[in-house]
Amino acid sequence: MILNTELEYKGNLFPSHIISYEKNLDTLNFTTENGVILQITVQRDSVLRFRFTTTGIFENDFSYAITKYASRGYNHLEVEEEEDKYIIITSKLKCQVNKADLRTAIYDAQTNELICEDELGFHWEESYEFGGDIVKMSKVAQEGESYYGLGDKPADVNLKGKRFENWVTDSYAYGKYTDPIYKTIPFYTALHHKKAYGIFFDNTFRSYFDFCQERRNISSFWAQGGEMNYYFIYGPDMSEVVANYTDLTGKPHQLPPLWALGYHQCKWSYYPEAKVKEITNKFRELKIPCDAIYLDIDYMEGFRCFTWSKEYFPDPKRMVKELADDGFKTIVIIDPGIKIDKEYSVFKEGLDNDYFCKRADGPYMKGKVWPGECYFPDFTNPEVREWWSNLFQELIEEIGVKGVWNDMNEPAVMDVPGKSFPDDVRHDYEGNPCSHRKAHNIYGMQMARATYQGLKKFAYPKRPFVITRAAYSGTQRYTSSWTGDNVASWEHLSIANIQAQRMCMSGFSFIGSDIGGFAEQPNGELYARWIQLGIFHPFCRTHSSGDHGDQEPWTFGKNITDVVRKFIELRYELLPYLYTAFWRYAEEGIPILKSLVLYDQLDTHTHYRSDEFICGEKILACPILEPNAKGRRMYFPTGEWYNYWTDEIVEGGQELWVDADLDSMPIFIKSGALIPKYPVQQFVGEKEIEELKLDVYFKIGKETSEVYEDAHDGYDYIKGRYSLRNFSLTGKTTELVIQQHKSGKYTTPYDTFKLQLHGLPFKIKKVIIDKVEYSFKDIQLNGNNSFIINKDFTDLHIL
Ligand code: MIG
Repeated sequence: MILNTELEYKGNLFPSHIISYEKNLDTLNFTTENGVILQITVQRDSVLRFRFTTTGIFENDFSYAITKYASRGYNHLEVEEEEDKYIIITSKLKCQVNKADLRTAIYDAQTNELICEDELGFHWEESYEFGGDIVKMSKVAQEGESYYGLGDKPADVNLKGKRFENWVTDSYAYGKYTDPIYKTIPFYTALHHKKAYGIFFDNTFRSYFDFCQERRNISSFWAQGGEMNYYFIYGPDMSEVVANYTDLTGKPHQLPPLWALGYHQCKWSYYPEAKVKEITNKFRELKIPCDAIYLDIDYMEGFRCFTWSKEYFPDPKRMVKELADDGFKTIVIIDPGIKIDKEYSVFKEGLDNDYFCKRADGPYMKGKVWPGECYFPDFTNPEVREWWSNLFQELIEEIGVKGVWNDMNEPAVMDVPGKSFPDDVRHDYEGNPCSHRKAHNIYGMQMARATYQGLKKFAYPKRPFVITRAAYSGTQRYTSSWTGDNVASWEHLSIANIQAQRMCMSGFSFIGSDIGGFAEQPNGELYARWIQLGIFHPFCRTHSSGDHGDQEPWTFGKNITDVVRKFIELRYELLPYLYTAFWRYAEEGIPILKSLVLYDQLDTHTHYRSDEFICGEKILACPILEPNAKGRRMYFPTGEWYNYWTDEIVEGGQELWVDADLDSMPIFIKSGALIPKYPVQQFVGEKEIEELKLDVYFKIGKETSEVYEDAHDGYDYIKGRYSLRNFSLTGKTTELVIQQHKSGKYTTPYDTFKLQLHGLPFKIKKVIIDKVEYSFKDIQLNGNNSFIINKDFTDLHIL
């Protein structure tokens, strides 16, 4: 689009020189002689919003992405005028606006280092076909600059040298570099000279990003309509950039119920009821933990949403209850296409109330999906969302379904060019009527939002659980997501790893892949390796299309079943750790998975690493991505790491071989960490937690850890009924000190911790708990490395 040829430049128009400037509190308007206005809003000291109009008038300011809870306010704002430029100064940034051409450059306010600078800057092309502009921006790539983010792109973690398109697309069996696929998250983080900034281009039209592909020293982004409207987010830490982006576009509105972090089993499709029971019984029989079972489209009557097949599921309420009694939460799929059928109440209501999308000249948007010819609710209309949310009453309140799975919401349409709606379809867009060109990328998001509203209402006082395939920035407020129709191949295992990391870096942490691959069938080895990766993903579900054979943990023989069980058990042990990571994400916008670059951006070795990642704050994991492997080489970020299986200590800052036969995988714990563990349960809540295990990894020096708990469901935690334990560990050659600070009003069901000490370099002689001295006979010391201690201690010395 932005091409470096004379010919292509012809259509481009540019702002001319500034003729007026006005400031209104946090908003500055710069108007050029040819009628362009640049509006800069200071959201925060480190977040600036840039909007441009070429007509002298801004459109109604509305965004589906930005949350009303976004933080606003700054410590400092002053504007200086020089002969050739204006300079906007906050406590973090200096933004220069050239008087001659409206180009901007942003500097670190403290160090004056250049962070981000326009090349051509804002320019545009008029769109004769649709009216309005094709809006464009180009920036100078700084020396050594790298780029990360952009949602679900199945490319390497570092995006440098690549160009991408954003147009939410149903992408069955996509491959490495297929673009675009299911999600549009037009946000990236850039890193150069140890400093990171982010750009969020909040434009829902089809958009593009070019990271030094077209020209090696230029990054650019553009969209086929709408406004040049982007947020500049300064770090300098990458995790700050991501946290600030997540603050803008929203954190999950509540924590998931803990069971949603358990293991989920899915297939297209488990039916009839007897088959579902056979699967769930087998989990219990083989003692493989599992919390959720999914019903794909075949549970419905002729694929009509909100109906049940009388033949396959004659008594859903009874079945769902029986499953629940056995610890299984039932999750059902709901697609957007509503079957054209005058006898079908959902269709009738939609028609009577005028809730379906229409074409430009008035006819309904008719398209073929699973039920045959369908109409599609306009989820961009708040009244339609309200109606949709109420359709869930029976499913949730009456029948007892615990979660809803939104699929095909790109929206996908069969057998048509573009696999979706044509451009002319009309949408309400919250009272800003527009065509599908503008609404396409947010359609699935608004469907998931409407579904979420329903679940929230009818699952109350329990927490809702929703999963969506399509998404735009901000969708993380309402729902979890999966990476769509992947393939059972080793390459796809690596793609799943990268996509999960990338989604986390794009503000959307509640993500996982179809474990084992959706299309085709994995062999046992691939399935086992995928489970090993999957247990570290925030969302952990096996799913497959089913037309190539079975894909349950026991499908591949006893050896594989044992490996799969071992790792799912590990996930259940780690539930308090994962829940704490989720809480940090929901609270502070800190991604649950951290690519190594996000973990340590100062170490340039991390900038192109894709395989290794940090889960939560303390666990370094690296999947085995090849067949027949006995281990692999991996990079250890700086610091000291304990091999999870052997307690052997590895010094970071180097690449090393790690043994990992099929029943193992490279897992390392940061030294100084306290890792909380629950006992293995077959499902969340099976057992009352009678003791919290704390694995303590000795370190010379200091380290802090935290453990967040609450009732694991419900909303009491919002009223303060949670338990947050902050631990600080200080290790010396002959002493280990652990201090605990506890906050929150929730009383955990257990009274004691079982401390398991790893790597303690001395023999324990005595223990001092809150100033009282115990010889090791007094405490229940087990060998040299494990003992029980009251959960309320504040100060522990081990000597
Ligand atoms: O056209 O509902 O990505 O997870 O099993 C296929 C059937 C529709 C696509 C989803 C997949 C789901 C399948 N769906």
